[in-house]
Amino acid sequence: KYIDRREIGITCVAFSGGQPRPGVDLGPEFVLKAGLIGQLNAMDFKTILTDGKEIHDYKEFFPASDEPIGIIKRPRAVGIVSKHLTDQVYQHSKAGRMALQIGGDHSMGLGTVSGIARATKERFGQDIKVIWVDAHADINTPETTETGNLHGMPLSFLIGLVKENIEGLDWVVPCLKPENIVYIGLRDVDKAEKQILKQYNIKAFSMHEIDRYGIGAVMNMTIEYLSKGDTAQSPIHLSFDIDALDPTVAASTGTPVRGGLTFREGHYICEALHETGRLVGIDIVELNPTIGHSNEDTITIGCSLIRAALGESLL
Ligand code: NNH
Ligand code: MN
Ligand code: MN
Ligand code: MN
Repeated sequence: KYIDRREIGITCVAFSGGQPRPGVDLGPEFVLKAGLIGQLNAMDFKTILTDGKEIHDYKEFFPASDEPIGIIKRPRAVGIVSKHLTDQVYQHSKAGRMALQIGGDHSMGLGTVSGIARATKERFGQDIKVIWVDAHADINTPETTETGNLHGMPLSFLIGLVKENIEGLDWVVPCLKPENIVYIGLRDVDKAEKQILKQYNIKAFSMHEIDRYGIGAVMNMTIEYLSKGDTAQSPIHLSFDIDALDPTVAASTGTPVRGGLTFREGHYICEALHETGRLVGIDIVELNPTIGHSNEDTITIGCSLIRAALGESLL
């Protein structure tokens, strides 16, 4: 009921500034070259490229100099990318389209969640719920970050933990409630992040819980958790960091961590979310085709995760 038509608004974000390794900006180009648009059209979706453009790098908006603020690296570039992305995603979502974003590093979650949250609030009066599939929690604050990389921080901005104004990022309006987040796949969480997860009682299924209960039960618990109270059927956004998958499955990513999701577990998450009928947005991020062996596998898996979340039927 949230998506009116079989239309997908696609924004390809060629950006790597939220982390140090070059090449993640090439993710979208490789995904398009792998034939994603044709695959979606074959599933009877109409695909609409944001501003009619295949790739967005937003470079024309970058300031000439982007000195670190404290240890925060490239705050102005990250801020500008996500500010534009917010409006682009909002336009698609407001028009009743599925919003699909391909990255690019995960700092772009600042923009994707902001845009979707604004649209769902306006259209349905409801708060957005977010499934963050990741090896990492991405909830460091500018005070707790050990690396200064903004791809490890988007959720702290989105839930309103950042009180100080950071140049370039001062436009971010908290739009996500901690109780509306569910993590899946965590296994490399910084000490300060663990404290934040505890303090705000944020729901998380780490690899330990996936091993204990199995992915089927984890998804049942996830959907049950997101289905209580007066926002029982509210819209869901999926932000899928490809590093949630095991490095033996998807090697082409900047911060691989052993002990991750299998190919099927990753796809099952997407399929189970599709079945809810509540998905309004999908991010696939941190695809870095310049890293690792057989990058074709990682890119191909990115495409098939997207199709799974859009309901490609198995039978
Ligand atoms: N927690 C670390 C940091 O804040 C690593 C984040 N890296 C990621 N996140 N790839 O998904 O820098
Ligand atoms: Mn991430
Ligand atoms: Mn990650
Ligand atoms: Mn760490």
